Amino acid sequence: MSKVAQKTKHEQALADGRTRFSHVESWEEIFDPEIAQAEYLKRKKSQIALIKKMDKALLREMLYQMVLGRIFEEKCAEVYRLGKIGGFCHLYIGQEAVAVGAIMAIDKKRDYVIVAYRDHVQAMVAGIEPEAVMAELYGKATGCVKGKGGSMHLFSKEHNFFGGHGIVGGQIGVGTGMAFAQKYQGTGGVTLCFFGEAAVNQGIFHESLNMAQLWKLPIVYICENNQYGMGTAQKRAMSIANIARKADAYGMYGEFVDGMDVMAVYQATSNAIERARKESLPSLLEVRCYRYMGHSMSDPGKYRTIEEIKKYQQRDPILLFKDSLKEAKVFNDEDFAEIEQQARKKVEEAVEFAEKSPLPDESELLTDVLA
Ligand SMILES: Cc1ncc(C[n+]2csc(CCOP(=O)(O)OP(=O)(O)O)c2C)c(N)n1
Ligand SMILES: [Mg+2]
Repeated sequence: MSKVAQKTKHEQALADGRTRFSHVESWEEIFDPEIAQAEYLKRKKSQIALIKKMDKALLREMLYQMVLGRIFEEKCAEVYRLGKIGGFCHLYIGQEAVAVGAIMAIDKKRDYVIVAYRDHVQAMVAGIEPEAVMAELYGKATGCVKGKGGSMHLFSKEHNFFGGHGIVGGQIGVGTGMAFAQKYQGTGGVTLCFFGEAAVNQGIFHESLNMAQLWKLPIVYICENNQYGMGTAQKRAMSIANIARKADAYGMYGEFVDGMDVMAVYQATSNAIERARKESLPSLLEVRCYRYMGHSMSDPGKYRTIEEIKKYQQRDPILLFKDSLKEAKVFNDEDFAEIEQQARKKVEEAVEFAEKSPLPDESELLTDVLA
């Protein structure tokens, strides 16, 4: 066999022109939900075939986590308005398919997850109990960070969940270091590093991607492109629309993913994890999604219209997934009702736990605190 003709998997992927929408350059095309829906319908048949082959318990857990995340966040908004949660609170409603699709693809024993401040759902999918997350939001001693981290700084060493970071892009450098440690120590683990599209304009994104490709680190960079950085639309802040393509600048594998489709996120992340684990190569996934709520609870949302939000809600990730599960005859309406009831009960238990939990003791004021 000729040595010259052999291409590694990575080289082949690069040669194939990896991004599904890599030809798209105009902002309108990229963010048009109708174009995304047409693309989704094209792959729906193969997706349903995949669903039929998948473990039913895993599919149930994926839907449960999405529904739990949605109901949990709706409850957060409610209790925040009642003054139960203090400080900043960034909700994830509309983006559930990203956290669930990606984090359900990891090996929880050895893989790491690191995220930004919109972190409640990611923390729960990683395994932190909803009770410990809600108690943390309430600032109670039983919270996953003993009530000292709050909404933006959820963390659990036990669950390999490394925060919860408030500095835009800060976790990209830390996550790259975590992947370096995994490689150095030979754990076979992979890091999933999440960040918003606004973080891509920070220097640390470019420095980290350069290093990760140079040192061949086992990391999956997941850019959750929800199209806004606070009140600034991506098109007002970034010269190139296609973030997945920025991977080209570092010779890295990059892919665009439909973030309203949990199966697409699951598949793309699974492939990227395999690339990281088997070939020790990083990837950049640009996962396009949409947040329905304001940037944080204090955002009046004057930079977009209700019509725009409604347009994206037609492709709601929970509705899309239920639709596919029904079509594949895996679950029916009764199953959906049961899953929703289970999630509602869990959220009520989380709130009750947080309400009844004590505040941290005064003696705790200076412990575990770094300034
Ligand atoms: C270094 C830095 N600059 C500015 C801010 C203020 N800030 C907080 S969130 C945010 C927007 C980030 O948007 P994006 O990365 O797209 O994440 P999203 O909120 O959409 O999830 C900004 C500018 C910050 N926290 N850190
Ligand atoms: Mg954003």
